[in-house]
Amino acid sequence: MQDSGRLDHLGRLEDLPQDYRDDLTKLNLVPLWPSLRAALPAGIPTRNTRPIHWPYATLRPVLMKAGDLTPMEKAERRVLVLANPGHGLENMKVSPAMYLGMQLLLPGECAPSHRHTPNAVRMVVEGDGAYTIVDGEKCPMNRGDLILTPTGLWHEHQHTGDQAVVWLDVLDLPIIYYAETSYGIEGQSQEVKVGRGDQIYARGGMLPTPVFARSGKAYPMLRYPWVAARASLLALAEDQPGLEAVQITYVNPETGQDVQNNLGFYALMLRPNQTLCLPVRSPACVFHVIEGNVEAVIEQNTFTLAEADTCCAPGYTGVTLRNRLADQPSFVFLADESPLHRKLGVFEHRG
Ligand code: GTQ
Repeated sequence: MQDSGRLDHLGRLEDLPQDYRDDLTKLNLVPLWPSLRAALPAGIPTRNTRPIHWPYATLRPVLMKAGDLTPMEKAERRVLVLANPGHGLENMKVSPAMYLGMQLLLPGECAPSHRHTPNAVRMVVEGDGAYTIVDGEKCPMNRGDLILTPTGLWHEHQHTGDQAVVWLDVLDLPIIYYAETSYGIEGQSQEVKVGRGDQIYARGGMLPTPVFARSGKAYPMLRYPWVAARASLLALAEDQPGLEAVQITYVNPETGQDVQNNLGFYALMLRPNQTLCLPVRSPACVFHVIEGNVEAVIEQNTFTLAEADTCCAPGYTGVTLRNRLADQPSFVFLADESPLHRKLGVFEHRG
């Protein structure tokens, strides 16, 4: 964190006698003043998160190659991590709190049951016939579906279809790991129980209210089908022709709060030819195109995002999205660190 090269009235580390510096080091002590400006940068945080674009056309072939090279027994989770070089590839972060991975499951394969402290979601990218069993609930995986595997819940992935299935994993692993709270437990394959949250919470505004007992589940809805999210966006756009940001937030239907503790998830529709300027906010953000073709301008970068492409933006940065299609809407899945920033009391919206 040291930044002793600044032109400042603050003393530098080199200004101190070497024997004094050596004494401090032996005592596990560090002078604050040479590092004060680095710890508290003026007006805006230092961000290591770089805007990066992962085109699916380049990612897919190397993911399929992983399918040839590494059998499931050797992988447990066959994932290529979308790592931001600004954080060091080996740290497997796309941003300070977000991890992204593209996971491949081939026909007949299964990824064994486990549970862990980090929260995960899956955004299904391609293929049919796979499902994830989460806490005993069987969740079919179709393109665009969002499936939760919240902290502590058992989950395993199975595939009975005949083509490769690919999905994007979004985890809060970096922040859970940083807090020295990341661990996992391996388990036995789960028994599928009756009950599907995506069925009983299928209509917004109408809550199942059994008279004698509430479900009491912290995560009552685990699967958010794309057909429902897409229909909500189209209905919103049609109902409110003047609305600029046609966006939904994935929420817990019992509480109305974000679906998970640290990361927020959203789906956005861009009308034909629409340009949308997203305001400057503190959290980093990930964009994944579910349908359509979108130009994203992030700092000095202009990314052309085709279907299934993914990119990221650092926090405190405005992002401009433009639908490149003149005759059809484009649909984008977003993940960000807003819930975490709100809990930390540092959420900011500038302008
Ligand atoms: O599918 O359970 O990308 O445990 C990273 C860790 C996926 C998973 C990841 C995991 C999983």
